[in-house]
Amino acid sequence: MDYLDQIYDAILDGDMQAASASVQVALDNGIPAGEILQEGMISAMDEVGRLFEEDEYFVPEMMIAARAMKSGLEMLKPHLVNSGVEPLGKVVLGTVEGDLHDIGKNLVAMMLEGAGFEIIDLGTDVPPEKFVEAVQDDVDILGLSALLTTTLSSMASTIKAIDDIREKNGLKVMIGGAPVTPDFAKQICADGYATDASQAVSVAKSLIG
Ligand code: B1M
Repeated sequence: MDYLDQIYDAILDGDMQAASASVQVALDNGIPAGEILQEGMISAMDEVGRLFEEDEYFVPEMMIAARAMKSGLEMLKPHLVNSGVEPLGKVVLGTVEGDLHDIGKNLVAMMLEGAGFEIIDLGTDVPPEKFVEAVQDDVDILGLSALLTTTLSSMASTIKAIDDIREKNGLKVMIGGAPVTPDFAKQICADGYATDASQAVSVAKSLIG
């Protein structure tokens, strides 16, 4: 079995120890971090989602798979994040109200940090008022993540809640997450939309000019 298959299986089995150990083995054997992330880890989470839809996995299996994914990501983090880069700008990031998914948001935070952005991560299930409070001063971009179709409305209400601040401070808004589309981004007046964490970096850079 190759290194990426071992990572994939460890995440699918929700085996935290095996996930972090197999990521380390892959790194030691020269597999690029981006390849480990995309082909070993994100593809495993896609399969978890598929098994959930087919009623083969249930919430507990999704939870332990997510935990294994997170432990693998911890091993990968130093390879995705360069230290000592001058801050390019400040980003407040969070998963919108009602939504507990944070793996994608954490990945976006890691990649932005690696590209030199300072990150203030508000976590998950963040109500609009908390975002409003966090973007009062000196913030360049607000990043919103949502994984549920039912929480897209929280994204829209968060953007509405920061309307005044955007006008006053030139704050930009970037959104992302599986159910988000470019049309939806336009509809709720987001300044930028990214499909994945590496695109989030280029969108964030273009938003701050
Ligand atoms: Co949930 N879940 N979940 N879940 N879960 C999904 C999202 C689902 C698609 C599964 C399915 O049915 N196939 C489905 C949503 C259906 C829908 O709304 N259309 C679903 C459901 C239904 C639920 C519950 C309602 C289940 C229940 O209780 N009956 C429940 C809701 C809880 C809540 O939030 N209120 C629930 C719970 C959970 C767990 C807690 C068990 C767990 C989350 C653990 C955690 O995050 N800490 C979980 C998981 C793990 C998943 C799946 C399997 C994996 C998500 C993931 O981490 N993907 C997911 C199925 C799937 O996605 N295939 C599923 C990997 C991650 C790297 O990708 O998050 O898409 P992603 O992030 C990407 C991009 O989207 C983008 O970049 C990231 C990196 O490339 N991106 C941004 C994300 N945010 C961005 C922000 C940006 C830019 C880009 O700018 C700011």
